Amino acid sequence: MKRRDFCTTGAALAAAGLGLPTLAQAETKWDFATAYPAINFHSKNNQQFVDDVAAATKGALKIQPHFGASLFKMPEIKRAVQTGNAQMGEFFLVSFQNESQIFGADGLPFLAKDYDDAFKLYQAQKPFLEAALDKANQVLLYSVAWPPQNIYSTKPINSAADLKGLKWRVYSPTTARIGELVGATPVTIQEAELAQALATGVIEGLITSSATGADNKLYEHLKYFYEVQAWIPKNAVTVNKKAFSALPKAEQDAVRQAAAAAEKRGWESSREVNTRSIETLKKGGMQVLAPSDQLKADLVKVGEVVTKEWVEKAGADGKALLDAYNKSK
Ligand code: PCA
Repeated sequence: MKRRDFCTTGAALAAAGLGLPTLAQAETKWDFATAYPAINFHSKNNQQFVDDVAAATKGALKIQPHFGASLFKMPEIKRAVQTGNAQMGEFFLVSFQNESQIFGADGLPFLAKDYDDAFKLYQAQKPFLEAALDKANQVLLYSVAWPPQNIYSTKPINSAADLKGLKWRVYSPTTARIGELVGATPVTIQEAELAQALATGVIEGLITSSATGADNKLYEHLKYFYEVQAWIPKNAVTVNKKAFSALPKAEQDAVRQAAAAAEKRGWESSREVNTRSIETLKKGGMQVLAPSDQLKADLVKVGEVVTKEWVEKAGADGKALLDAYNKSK
């Protein structure tokens, strides 16, 4: 990985070398590490953000997005932004719950039942999120929800007992714990490796969004989809603190403005993409089903266990977050 912090243009460098006044505006280049394919709605939203920043700064701030985990794998991205190996990054918050329980709040089962709830939960989580990210040397620019998380499987799942022994793909401490509680076999697989893991039989079931199912054509290997709407987790897009504060004030403002627009646009497209992706799954031959009462009841029970464990670990901050969320509902 080549580190490319605050490059100036060739013209500016040449002028400086000749002792001439630097007439050319300094140009800053950032790398933006992301983990999801370019066709994914988060990626398209990020591309629009990048274009907006380029337009607003008249090309003075050039952000190069790297989609599909081409620069860093998802679990490495937060650290890459922290150390400045990438100036910007997008990562899946709940995957980092072991670093701070705050990152796992939007992965708690049945806490947010729809997008409106999820947005309220985000508002309650935000001050804690910003503080945790600040400690990790980064600034939160925007955060966008994935569609609700639903169960996919090779075989019918009518109760938690049907998950027993299933090779269960996990992406966070909570999904691993759920797998453990139902007696499944948790296997950590990144989104970028999902299709391969299914093709080789490494996994037989998972919980993820309609969007990820459509992006990865999960219907080619999995036939059952249960709309349990277990939680609505988010990606975060962050920037290295030093890189951000090195920008002239006008460029910082341009980044902030484009970020606010990206957040709004992203939440809207998440809803649309959910509807569209469910259609894609159906067309691909997936059985899109409502969960049985038994499955729902079993998942609620498992959810209570993992939520209780989260509350114990999350301490005063976790309690304050949940209080703020419950008050806002
Ligand atoms: N897709 C990503 C994160 C959540 C989602 O819906 C994944 O499965 O890894």
